[in-house]
Amino acid sequence: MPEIEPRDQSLKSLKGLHLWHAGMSSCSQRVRIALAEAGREFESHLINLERGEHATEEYQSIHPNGVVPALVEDGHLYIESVDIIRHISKGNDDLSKSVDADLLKRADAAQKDLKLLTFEFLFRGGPAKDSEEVKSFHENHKNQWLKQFHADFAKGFERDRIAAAVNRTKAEFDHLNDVLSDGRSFLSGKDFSLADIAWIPNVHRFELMRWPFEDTAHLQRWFERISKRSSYAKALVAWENPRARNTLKAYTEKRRQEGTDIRSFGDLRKS
Ligand SMILES: N[C@@H](CCC(=O)N[C@@H](CS)C(=O)NCC(=O)O)C(=O)O
Repeated sequence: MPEIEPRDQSLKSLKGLHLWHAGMSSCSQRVRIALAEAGREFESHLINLERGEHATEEYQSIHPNGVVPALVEDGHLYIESVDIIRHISKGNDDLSKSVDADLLKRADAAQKDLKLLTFEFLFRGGPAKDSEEVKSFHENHKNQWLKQFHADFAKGFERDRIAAAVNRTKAEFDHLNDVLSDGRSFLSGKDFSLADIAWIPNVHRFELMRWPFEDTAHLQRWFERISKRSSYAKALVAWENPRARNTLKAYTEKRRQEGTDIRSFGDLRKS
């Protein structure tokens, strides 16, 4: 369901492209990469997720689920990153020429596991949240699923839940590796496409957790190739906060040294 009726009717008078997004959110990265590949500039509306800006009434009247990203083009509101990149591709011959619906659907479905594993293996090492901000988030955000997720994170995820997310993620990366094993350069074949755009943020995110991409050599080489594109630098790297990135990497290293990193869960455990 890409286009929705905005609750905030003032969105209808916006001209051009407006993106509500967060610097290091994978769903935002996906959309920014599509925009960069399509050569489209946009007006940026940054939402600070750490500070809970997505719980404001103002933002929830833009995005009914209170998550990023949301895109407005000439008064039309689009949500859901995979739907948004499909929308962006419509005006671009290169991006619309091959659309692999299955790989896009898989990227969409992989989001919840990416989120759980990001919180467990990267964000758990971040600074403790301000208690007033946490309280305000729980009072004001209307997305019950998201609030439950944050409550579960604060309590600590069960090991089985983490292991199941690791196993599903591994199955997806193994699948991408199989797809690429016929020697194709890109996920949908010889041309760069939306499927590549959809999956770039996932591989980037799991690299931060030191996912063993050395076990999926085709996928590893694909990522090496793809991360040389100018859209990767412009739409992903340039929006990263280097300090935050270093904190995430240091936490990954700490978990590795403790033997509690992502490689110690589920099917990634070496017997
Ligand atoms: N299915 C949605 C997922 C959107 C989503 O979960 N966004 C994350 C960032 S990638 C978010 O806003 N998280 C807020 C939070 O965790 O509190 C999409 O693809 O756009």
